[in-house]
Amino acid sequence: MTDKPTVSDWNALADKESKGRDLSREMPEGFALKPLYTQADATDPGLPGFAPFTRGVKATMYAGRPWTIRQYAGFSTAEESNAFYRRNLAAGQKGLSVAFDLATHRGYDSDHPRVVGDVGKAGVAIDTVEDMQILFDQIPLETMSVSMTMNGAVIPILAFYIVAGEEQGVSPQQLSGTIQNDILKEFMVRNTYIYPPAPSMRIVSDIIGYTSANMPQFNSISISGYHMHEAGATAVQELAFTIADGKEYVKSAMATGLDIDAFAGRLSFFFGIGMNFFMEIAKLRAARTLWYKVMDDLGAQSERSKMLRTHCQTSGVSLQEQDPYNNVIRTTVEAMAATLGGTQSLHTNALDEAIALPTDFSARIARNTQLVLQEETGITDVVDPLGGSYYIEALTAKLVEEAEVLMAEVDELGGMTIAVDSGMPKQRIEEAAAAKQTRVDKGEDVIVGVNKYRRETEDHLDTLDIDNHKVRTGQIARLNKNREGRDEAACQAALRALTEGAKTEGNLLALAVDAARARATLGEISSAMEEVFGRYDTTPKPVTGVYKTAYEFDQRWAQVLDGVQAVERRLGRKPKIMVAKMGQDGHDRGANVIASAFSDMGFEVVSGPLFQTPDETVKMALEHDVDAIGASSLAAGHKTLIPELIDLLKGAGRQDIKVVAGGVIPPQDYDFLREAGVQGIYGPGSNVVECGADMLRLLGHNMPPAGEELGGEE
Ligand code: MLC
Ligand code: 5AD
Repeated sequence: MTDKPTVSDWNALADKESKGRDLSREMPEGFALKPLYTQADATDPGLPGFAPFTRGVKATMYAGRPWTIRQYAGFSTAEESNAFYRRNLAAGQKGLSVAFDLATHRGYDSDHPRVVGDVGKAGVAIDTVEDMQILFDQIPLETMSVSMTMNGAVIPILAFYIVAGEEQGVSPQQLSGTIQNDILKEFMVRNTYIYPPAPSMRIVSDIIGYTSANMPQFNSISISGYHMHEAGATAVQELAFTIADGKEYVKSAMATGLDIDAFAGRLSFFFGIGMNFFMEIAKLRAARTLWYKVMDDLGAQSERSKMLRTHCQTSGVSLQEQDPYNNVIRTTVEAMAATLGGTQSLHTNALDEAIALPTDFSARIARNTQLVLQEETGITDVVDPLGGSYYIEALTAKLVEEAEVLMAEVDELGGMTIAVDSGMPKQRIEEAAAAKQTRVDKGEDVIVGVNKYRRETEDHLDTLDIDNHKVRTGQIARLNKNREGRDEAACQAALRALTEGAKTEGNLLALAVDAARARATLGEISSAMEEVFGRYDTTPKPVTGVYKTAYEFDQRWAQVLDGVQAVERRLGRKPKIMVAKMGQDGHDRGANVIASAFSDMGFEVVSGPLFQTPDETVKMALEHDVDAIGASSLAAGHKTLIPELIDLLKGAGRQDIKVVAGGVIPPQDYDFLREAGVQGIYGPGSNVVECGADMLRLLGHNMPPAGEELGGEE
């Protein structure tokens, strides 16, 4: 009998097979993967349902109860969204999750002049308690768990929900669900804040205080890594910054005098799940392990306080406009990672993600992805089926270790509030995003149908379009009716009490519930606090240098640099572009990537602040005398805002300023935008260097075509 082979025997054999090639892989997370993991790499993770909960928070996990199929949705009016929810529930969805439009997120009523392009577009418009009642018409709030993704206007929205419940005959004690209420990550990546950080943190604590006293079944916060993931964070960054955010919320609630175990059992989490299958599974296991340690250190006694319960959503940025049916496959793989990682609740993205909001058709496929996993695959039969895999256990431990290093850095800065204020997490995430974009542009990270195996023509896909003028007109009528029907004096008194509370110490949610009962609108409740807190605004500061380094020896890059210099010689100054974000759309990853790449190419880049009106964009463009404006739109405002921008430029006699558009823009809108005067449109999957080359052409430079296409043709 021969001896059992050892790892060094394997090394020798592998070396021979690979002819000495190094098969280890560097990860964006900052460590390398070996091609083989063995027992020597893995530690015993313990048992599910027991500390540190690496294998899951419940002993029986899906064998006892499957994860909640909770599809995030909302569009247009409360009536239409309600009908959509009811169709989805009838077809197998289990929990609700409301997407609000950006006007609502940012605390504006639908009749506010700043939100003309946003009403009803990226989510449902909610201005009043009546809207909230319509949203949940015939949906029993005493049994249905409802998640509401709201962070900016979190006080009026939760107040409306509580009052809508009351008027349905359901007490706050009976309401189950989750409010996102995670403001720190808004300042970092998602950008739907209203007030500055300090009063925003008070709001978070007031909600934790109110819900822990009055709403025992309601999760007071959904501490979200998802948006960091979408902004380009690595798994280590997503873990470290999310857990550190959680720690910050706990400390700030404890500072108001709350007992940790009185509220910690209702803190919940939310992670994004991308395409690196095993990394994402390990990420969820690492998250639970890390949270256990943090909460144990903070002195939590109850085991429930130390359990990380989480929702997951498959990744939006991993989905593509090109060959969009591939997205079904991507979402399936990601959904498998989320469930093998032990998520409590899951949203699967629709295949038209990179183009528009889901249609009934694409929403059905997305939901069915989960139904098939739950009911046909056997994934739910066994608890943590990957537990004990050498690779998974080693990767989980490695992620814990690396995230702890980054969390220690945050601690040294003084915690997450200070870290966010310093810009450190945002900067790190943007660096990771730019590095990722570079790998994709260079074809090092393959995306099938985009930078490899690209089709010459794309098939037409029917997508959802929303007539936001119609939605807005309807909302304005309802707002007027609401204002006419209420006891004005009582309403104003309730709003004044809220303003007083903002100045002093009252619980803001309790005060807003009174205002909501008196039929104050979302905009009025927000303004009552804004009087005291002010409105926060900020201008993006994109990173520089990442592209320069990554493309150092790239020929095409060198051609673009030459082109920029040629234009510079001709103009006697650098060519100037403005990257503009108009409307309430705060998705700025793409805008930051463009700003960062263009400035590395040698353009002078002016980054407009978030939330501009077209008028403000034009004023800024004229002040800086730019040659072109790139409008980045990811929340469907493009058909309203970009034509307005071009009209205003014409009105100012500056039709010479070129306008291009980028972001999530359905192909069927391309002609409309071109007719309006847009000279270049760049959807997801656009190569940043080629965007630069195109810009040079627009500025009159004779730019040679790209020498060699990345990847192959069909
Ligand atoms: C679960 N339960 C079990 C069990 N498994 N009981 C016995 N045996 C088992 N095996 C119990 C739980 O303890 C719980 O009761 C109840 O069943 C419900 O299970 P859950 O696991 O808590 O699921 P759920 O209610 O769905 O809650 C999941 C959650 C919650 C805790 C993660 O916070 C949530 O639903 N989050 C969703 C967030 C979301 O949808 N966000 C969308 C963001 S979109 P009990 O009594 O213990 O509670 C976004 C995009 C954007 O942000 O940017 O716009
Ligand atoms: N309906 C459905 N899904 C939405 N998302 C955002 N808004 C909506 C909506 N109104 C999803 C998309 C997006 C992520 C942030 O949430 O998948 O990428």
